[in-house]
Amino acid sequence: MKRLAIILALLIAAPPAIACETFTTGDITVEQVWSRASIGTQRPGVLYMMIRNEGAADDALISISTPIAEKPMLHETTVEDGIASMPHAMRVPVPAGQTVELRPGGYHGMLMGLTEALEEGASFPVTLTLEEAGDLTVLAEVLSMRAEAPECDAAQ
Ligand SMILES: [Cu+2]
Repeated sequence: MKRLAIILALLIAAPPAIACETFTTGDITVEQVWSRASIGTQRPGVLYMMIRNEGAADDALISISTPIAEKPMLHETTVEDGIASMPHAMRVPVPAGQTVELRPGGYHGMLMGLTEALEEGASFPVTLTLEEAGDLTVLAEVLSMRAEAPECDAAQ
């Protein structure tokens, strides 16, 4: 009985794994699409993912859109003289044969004007527009407010 309680406690303490679904169009594969829970809608939400280009031609992510934000944008975090800033990124290059990561501290999606609060465990659609591959709609999974990376469900 005591052992069962310990096992249950371990299960509860483990970070919640998400499905980390994979989305593909042409040579482009997108996975580990995630966001963070928000407190209300005052501050922008974030969006991270991995984009893999298995083709022979370079591509680039040029815009994102989602029903949960009025003004989603692409940003790049840069640090100059120890000061971090987030300039708007016109395009996120996805070179042939490479994987590009949108992650905390690098390129990221910034969901300005959230239309609803992002709740942990929820998911929302995001349409990515790629220069060559065109549009691809993916599903972002909302992790905890302090998540730094997704824990993918091993079953996937
Ligand atoms: Cu930003």
